[in-house]
Amino acid sequence: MKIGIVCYPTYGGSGIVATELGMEMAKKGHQVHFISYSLPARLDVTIPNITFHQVNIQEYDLFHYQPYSLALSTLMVDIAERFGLDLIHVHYAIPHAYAAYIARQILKEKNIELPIITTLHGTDITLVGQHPVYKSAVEFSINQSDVVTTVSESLKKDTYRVFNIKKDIKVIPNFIDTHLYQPNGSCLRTNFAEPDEKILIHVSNLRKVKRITDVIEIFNKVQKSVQSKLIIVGEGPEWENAIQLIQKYKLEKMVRNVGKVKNLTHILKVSDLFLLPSEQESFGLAALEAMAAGVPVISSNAGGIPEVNVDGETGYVSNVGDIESMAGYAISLLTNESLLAQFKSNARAHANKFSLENILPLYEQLYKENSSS
Ligand code: GMT
Repeated sequence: MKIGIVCYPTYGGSGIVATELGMEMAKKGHQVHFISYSLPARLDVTIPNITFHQVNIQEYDLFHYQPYSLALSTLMVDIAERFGLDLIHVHYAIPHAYAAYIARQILKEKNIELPIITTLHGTDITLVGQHPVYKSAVEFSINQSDVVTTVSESLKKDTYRVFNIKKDIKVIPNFIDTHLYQPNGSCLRTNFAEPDEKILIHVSNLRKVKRITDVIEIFNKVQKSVQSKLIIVGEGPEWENAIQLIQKYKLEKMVRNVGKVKNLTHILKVSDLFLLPSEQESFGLAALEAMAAGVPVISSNAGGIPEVNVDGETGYVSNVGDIESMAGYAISLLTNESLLAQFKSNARAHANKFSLENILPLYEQLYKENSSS
């Protein structure tokens, strides 16, 4: 098949899922055309069958805001015509589903069919999409998509609750290549902690919704009972607030922000506990990646997180903002070696349910059922 994939190029979860999906489809022999405003962070263009097309925006003084959706629709039309796309799969509704709808209408005029699959990822529904300035256009474009998927049952429920959706929504959970997370003997542990210290980790884009200050508050309580270090992976606007707390609690020598890293799997493999106290999370791909590396998760119960992190089995789940409870769970797990070992093994086993091998065929089947040829 000839598949178009539209996504954000950033480190955010939706771009990562879209990129991994497209690369796997390409490895299976499908022709995959990525469309984005810059090269997606994890896209390996050396894989055969992959082509990247950049949306070029023409700067024009009249426009205070350049019309990105228009340029995106135009490029979709161009790629669909030139390469004979069988379908287009857009990740994150805004503005991708809307731009795809316009592209499909333009192509209809030329007697070309372009089925649209829209995958909703989270904040396009729970945060941005329901804002009155976007809501009717987002609702319209979801209803106009030929197929709509969400990454969790929780996000499906939220979508029906927030919008007037007339279509069936299919849940296809996020996935990971579990092979990348297997222990491989290489040990970076000494780069991050002393042998008798535990390593806690948080990975995100450090936006408000991730509650980074909760991460620091939890760690501050944990380090009083457990010799430990905290690694923060990622960059984002909340880091400034986190620094203030780190200074207030004098944790400078115990907390390390490594920024955006290429070899996240290596760091996850040496970690003991993952913290994800998010306000909102449709799925929690970062938690799944940690679990695949055998790292239990202490999380909030927001959105789809409980579908990934099984309370009392792969980690613990507390109410959003309940720092006491999350710190208590972390301490009880980190101070009980046999329980910690059991949870590490449970985390790895549960992550296998979301393996490429299990989830990819669901997307491939969807593509076959909705291909124009
Ligand atoms: O905030 C993020 O984590 C980025 C955001 C995105 O759309 O890129 O992530 C969303 O999609 C991910 C992949 O499906 C999910 O794992 C995240 O839970 C979801 N984030 C939120 O719902 C806040």
